[in-house]
Amino acid sequence: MTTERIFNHWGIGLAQVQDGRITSVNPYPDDRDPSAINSNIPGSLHGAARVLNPAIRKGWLERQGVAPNGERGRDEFVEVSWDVALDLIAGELQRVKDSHGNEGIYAGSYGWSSAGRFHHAQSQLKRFLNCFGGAVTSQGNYSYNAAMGMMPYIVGPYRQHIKEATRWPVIARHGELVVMFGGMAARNMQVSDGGISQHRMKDNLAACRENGVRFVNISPHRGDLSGEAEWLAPTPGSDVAIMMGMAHHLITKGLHDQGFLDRYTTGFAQFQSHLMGEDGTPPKDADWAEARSGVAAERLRSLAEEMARHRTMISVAAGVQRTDYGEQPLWMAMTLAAMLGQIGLPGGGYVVGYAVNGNIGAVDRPFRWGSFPQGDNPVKTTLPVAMISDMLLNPGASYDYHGQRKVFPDARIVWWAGGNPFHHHQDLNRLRAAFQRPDTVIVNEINWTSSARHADIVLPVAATEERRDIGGGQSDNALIPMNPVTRPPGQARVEYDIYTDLASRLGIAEAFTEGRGAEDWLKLRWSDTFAAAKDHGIDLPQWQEFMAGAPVEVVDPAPEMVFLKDFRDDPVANPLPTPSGKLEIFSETLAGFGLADCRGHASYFPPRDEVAGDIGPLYMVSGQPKTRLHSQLDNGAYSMSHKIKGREPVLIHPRDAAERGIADGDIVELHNPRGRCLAGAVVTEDIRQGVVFLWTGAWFDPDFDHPHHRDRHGNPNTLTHDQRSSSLTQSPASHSAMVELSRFDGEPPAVTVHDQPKLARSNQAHD
Ligand SMILES: Nc1nc2c(c(=O)[nH]1)N[C@H]1C(S)=C(S)[C@@H](COP(=O)(O)OP(=O)(O)OC[C@H]3O[C@@H](n4cnc5c(=O)[nH]c(N)nc54)[C@H](O)[C@@H]3O)O[C@H]1N2
Ligand SMILES: Nc1nc2c(c(=O)[nH]1)N[C@H]1C(S)=C(S)[C@@H](COP(=O)(O)OP(=O)(O)OC[C@H]3O[C@@H](n4cnc5c(=O)[nH]c(N)nc54)[C@H](O)[C@@H]3O)O[C@H]1N2
Ligand SMILES: [Mo]
Repeated sequence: MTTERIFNHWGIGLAQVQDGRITSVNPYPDDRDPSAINSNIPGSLHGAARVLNPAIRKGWLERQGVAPNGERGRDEFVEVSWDVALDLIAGELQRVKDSHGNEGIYAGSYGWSSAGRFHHAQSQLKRFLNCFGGAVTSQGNYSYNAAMGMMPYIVGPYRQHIKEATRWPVIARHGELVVMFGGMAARNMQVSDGGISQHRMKDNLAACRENGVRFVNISPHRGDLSGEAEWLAPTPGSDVAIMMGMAHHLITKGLHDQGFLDRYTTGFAQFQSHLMGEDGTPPKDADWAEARSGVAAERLRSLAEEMARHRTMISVAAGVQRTDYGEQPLWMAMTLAAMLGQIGLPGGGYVVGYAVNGNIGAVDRPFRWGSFPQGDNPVKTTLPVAMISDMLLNPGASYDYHGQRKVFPDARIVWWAGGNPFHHHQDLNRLRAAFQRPDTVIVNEINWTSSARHADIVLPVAATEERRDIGGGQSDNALIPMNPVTRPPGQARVEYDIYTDLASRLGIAEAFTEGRGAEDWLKLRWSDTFAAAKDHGIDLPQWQEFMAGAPVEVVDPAPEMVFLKDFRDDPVANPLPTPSGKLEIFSETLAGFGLADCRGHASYFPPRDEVAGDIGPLYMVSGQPKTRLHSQLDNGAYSMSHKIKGREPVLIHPRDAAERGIADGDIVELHNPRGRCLAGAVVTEDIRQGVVFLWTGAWFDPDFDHPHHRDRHGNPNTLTHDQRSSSLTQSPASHSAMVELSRFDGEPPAVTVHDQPKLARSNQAHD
């Protein structure tokens, strides 16, 4: 038995390794608040769902590369050798390139993949395809796409905002009140993209409370903020109404900061006329807000006064913008914060996206770590990431995007590496229909996820613990040597080697490898990182020493960061990168687009399912799971320990449960016109009445014997709609869905997706 350090998106762990297998993962002693997600690893890495051999869908093999025969997601697979699989892929890539051009290849391939600077699945795939003439890629993400699209019009680039978020120790020292829309879930701060070396947020929040900072959690789920806090529980999608109700009260009481509005913003007058109902719409007072949100008008008025009288930080969770019209709460939060006049002061103003990872407002990296160069993509067509089904179902059709008309490409090949669309995308039944359209779907996977099952060609790949890499989170201040602790099972391989072999078949090996093996690339990336560190006055160890040593912590560049401080200090010398150089409470640009779903100032639009009237009556939110990262490690022990009879838990209020004869621990069926799934009921007062909460990420497990192909496992995206936040940013809106729920009696069908699919061995003697 040996103890080996491992590193993942959720942190460092100490793996116990025996006979080449990880038997357990213990907390890393230097991490103040280590994540239990690591304890999933033994069961998942060595679990029954590993993809062990290259596999080809039977119906596709019989037709080879033309329109699919059989049904993707339902067919059985034939296991083949690497030579057979790679010959088939090379032939298919060449055929599509010759007949459709590289625009016929979609490699948007959204997803989190794994930690590690070199073996990053999307970078590997993109470099390979760029050497082959390129492919259509995706734009944006599922996390905070509405913010990335919206903020440049009204404040400035959103990714920059994340780096510039006011630091929590600053709030602890200067803040008095933190008002959080969507809370700041401790469960979400376990994770950071590319890895987190130290979990600091528990200490940061404790320091705030010790200093008397007060928290208000405005969220349908009490658990979105741990520790002492006031909980106001609105219906989902009503945040703009709540903020407007408070803004109206500030004006009525003369508590808004006109001096700040005059100096730092543009267009307040137009907004004010809308707010007060002087433009022919109703006045947006606190009573109007109560009718839309269910939060008592009296409390909205008193809270607005407290916010005006205390140093107040307004925080908007990313989940709040992953909704119908999700751009609007962002605009309204900025507007409300501008009215309070505290933007740019320590502990005041607003921040969007605290808790999107465990490092925001906690730490940052001083420079970019070295990464695997992707090269240039000759194909310029991109797809807004959440339009995958729209594109596959409507090639050649047009759509709106940032005030322009764009056209969907005709994707004949879809290639996914490092993401799980059959967990992450909305309306999975529609996605299933969309995935029947291309000629060929290729998925590189560790496990037989539902996405792998919807492919034609599945390539088995190595996981983080099975390869050598340099660890460095996107916003973390440590570099972590990542040595393999076990070997890939079956025929699984690292992706770099797969693409190298494929590149040889296509005559692009030299371009792809530049004559280097994986180890050569790692050394090269370390020398880039080493040199960049030197430029910042930081001495890193040499390569061998680094890989043999402990994590290396480097300096945090901005521990005293206050969001928009420079702009506040001198708005003339430091204008914002908006057309006016100021905060745009009214935007001429956006008004000029003439969109019905995003106007010239922040506006309230009720959620679409609420307006439809015949969907529901329960709101469903589907936040990130505590026990895993999205769908990753769903079959591990920690994730499984929270399931109910093998189903994903759904939180339901006692009165909603009683009305439906549901008891804690019952199996329930969630349904709406879009789909159905089973789940396990958790009856709790921590959820607002009228709302249910189903965790995201249970592997989709459609039951083809059921007339509605009901998901046996509990993936919320069987129920979400596939409409975008708005035609401005075309962002996902997964938190805006309504459902009905009923008790499921009898023996529920077994969940099958954690096992192998139906596999046959090739009898075609290819191998
Ligand atoms: N209803 C609902 N849906 C949501 C959300 C929500 O709030 N509600 N949240 C959305 C958000 S914010 C996000 S970011 C997405 C997340 O969606 P994804 O990022 O797609 O989710 P993951 O489960 O992280 O999927 C990563 C997949 O990559 C595989 N993988 C890991 N490492 C490697 C590797 O090295 N190579 C290869 N080839 N594969 C690898 C894993 O096995 C896993 O299947 O989900 C979105 N979907
Ligand atoms: N353990 C773990 N941590 C993670 C992840 C994971 O999968 N597992 N995923 C990571 C990723 S990719 C991301 S993007 C971040 C996501 O970070 P967030 O976006 O902050 O997380 P969510 O869980 O989607 O949403 C937060 C909360 O918003 C509330 N909410 C939903 N709709 C509304 C609404 O209309 N109004 C209000 N006021 N509240 C609402 C829900 O109750 C939900 O719990 O988390 C990251 N952290
Ligand atoms: Mo995300």
